[in-house]
Amino acid sequence: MSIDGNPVLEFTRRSMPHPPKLVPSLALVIPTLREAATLPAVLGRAIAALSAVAIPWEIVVVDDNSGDGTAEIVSRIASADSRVRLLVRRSRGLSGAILYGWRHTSAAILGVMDADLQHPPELLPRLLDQVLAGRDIAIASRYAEGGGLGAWNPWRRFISFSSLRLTWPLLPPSVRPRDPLSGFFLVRRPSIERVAFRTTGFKLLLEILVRGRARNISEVPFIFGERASGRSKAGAGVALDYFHLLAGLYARKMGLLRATEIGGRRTEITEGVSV
Ligand SMILES: Nc1nc2c(ncn2[C@@H]2O[C@H](COP(=O)(O)OP(=O)(O)OP(=O)(O)O)[C@@H](O)[C@H]2O)c(=O)[nH]1
Ligand SMILES: [Mg+2]
Repeated sequence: MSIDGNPVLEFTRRSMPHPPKLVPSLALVIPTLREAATLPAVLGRAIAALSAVAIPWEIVVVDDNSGDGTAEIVSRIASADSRVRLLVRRSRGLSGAILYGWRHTSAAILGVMDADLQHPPELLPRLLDQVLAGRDIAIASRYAEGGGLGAWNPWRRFISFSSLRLTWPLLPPSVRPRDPLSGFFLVRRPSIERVAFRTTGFKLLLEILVRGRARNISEVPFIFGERASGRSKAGAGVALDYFHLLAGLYARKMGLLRATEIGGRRTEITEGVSV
């Protein structure tokens, strides 16, 4: 496989006895649910930021059938720039959309960034530098020194910090970043390959940190932006799902579940999706 004429590293291609030396590539997933208003700016800024990086890359927009013109906008941009791709699903769920995009690329470095401009695309080269320097995961971090929560009110800050605090017992200090709930990060494919992750919910990074194989992590600070347009998808359902995820991860830690079970329900073994 190639991106933009350049070969990409395929870790799953084990049948090749002597694979040629290939350069790694990056696939950045941008999940969208009714984000037509900000998408042109997000894609423009992401393309500009990535144009400076030294490895092949692609942007994969995974849209859950928004029906607000998102697909048309991306198709138009993709027809002029082969580094941009659109995938449309008929299901819902942020983590599932990210995993779906990662499953549809053979890139060695996988990433995710929101579509509402709360994640500055200009941070991408710095995140990529961390992975190219040998980190398994590079996290755009609101809680690292120099980062911040922007204009969040005290209540949202309290909820965010309390949610974060609940993750500490799940993570050994060596893989305990300051912001394990960030939605903006890059990960090396081998750190997550063949681990089945939940497809619902918003906190895929936490599950990757707890259940994946990453051993060294770095954080790049950033200030969480204001939603530029459109409406938040993070409602009460997202909070409930977070507690469901935490319950499953704690139960697994305490040996109450088989290692392959997550979320406290055996059926989730088949619902989980791996890369
Ligand atoms: N494909 C897909 N994308 C989703 C889904 N839910 C949310 N998203 C996208 O995931 C990103 C994060 O969602 P947001 O609503 O911005 O969540 P948030 O940033 O925690 O909340 P706000 O601060 O209120 O914006 C955005 O790009 C959404 O469009 C989903 O079910 N499917
Ligand atoms: Mg947002």
